[in-house]
Amino acid sequence: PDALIQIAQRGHVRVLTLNRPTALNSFTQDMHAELRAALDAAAGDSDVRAVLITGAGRGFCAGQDLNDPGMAAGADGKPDIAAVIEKNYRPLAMRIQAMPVPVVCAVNGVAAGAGANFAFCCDIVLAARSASFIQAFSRIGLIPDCGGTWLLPRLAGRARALALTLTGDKLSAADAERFGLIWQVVDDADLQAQAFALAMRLAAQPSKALVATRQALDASQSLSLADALSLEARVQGELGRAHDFAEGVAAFQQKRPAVFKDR
Ligand code: T3D
Repeated sequence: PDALIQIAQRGHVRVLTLNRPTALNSFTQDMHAELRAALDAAAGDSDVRAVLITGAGRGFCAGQDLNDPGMAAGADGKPDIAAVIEKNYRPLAMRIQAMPVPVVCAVNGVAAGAGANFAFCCDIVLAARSASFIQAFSRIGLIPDCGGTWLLPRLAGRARALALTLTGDKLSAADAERFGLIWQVVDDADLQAQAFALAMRLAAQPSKALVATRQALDASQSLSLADALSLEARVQGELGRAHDFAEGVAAFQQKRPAVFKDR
């Protein structure tokens, strides 16, 4: 059978393509397992300095596959969605937040339910102009998951987060950009090239500092200014002793491109 996650290495970029196009790349148990394995492998490979995630076909990801027989039933025979979340969606969101390299997402088509929030978990999200985002959960009697309750108000603010999730309305890529949910909308024909070029640029940058930046920004959400300043001092102190800082400063002084290697 075809891989549910296509894996390619281009330069220092690991490209992961969700590959169940006939079901709009919705998540089955098996696709979750392959995606976790692919992210773990990328995290553990020093040749990987950025990850690019995209989808095959006309959709990006339609969230949980609502026909997946792997969807667990509890002892009473009713769906045990808590188990699905603990087994699949929590590890996915946590894995992306803990990736040792930047994660770029190229949203090539519709991103619905957990598929949308999975995209929002990534560090920099580009979307094709024809792509769209749907918080489909309320349509089927659920709340946002895959980190949506945490991400949406932080990215877009409470008013927009609530309106999007309560209505389940489709949001265009342009509106997603306007709301601050994603970084940039690009023309459909340019999406893959632009996303890859961005991933290549990030791959040439000091991975350790980029990842520490993500971690510090996320941590700041629950810190006072004083504590955020302490965190900045501590992390900056660590980075200041690392190879990449010495290299970055030397390259600046010698007016040459830096060659970063910490990860
Ligand atoms: O265990 C748990 O449930 C917990 C986890 C919850 C997390 C969640 O993600 S809950 C939200 C689940 N997702 C949805 O509710 C979205 C369902 N899909 C849609 O509403 C629509 O497909 C879209 C709006 C995303 C796209 O619409 P459209 O008209 O462009 O495409 P389509 O015709 O609806 O879909 C194309 C095919 O993909 C179709 O199959 P077919 O008829 O050609 O054989 C459709 O059934 C299939 N598909 C789309 N989404 C899913 C799906 N199959 C299974 N599960 C899906 N989520």
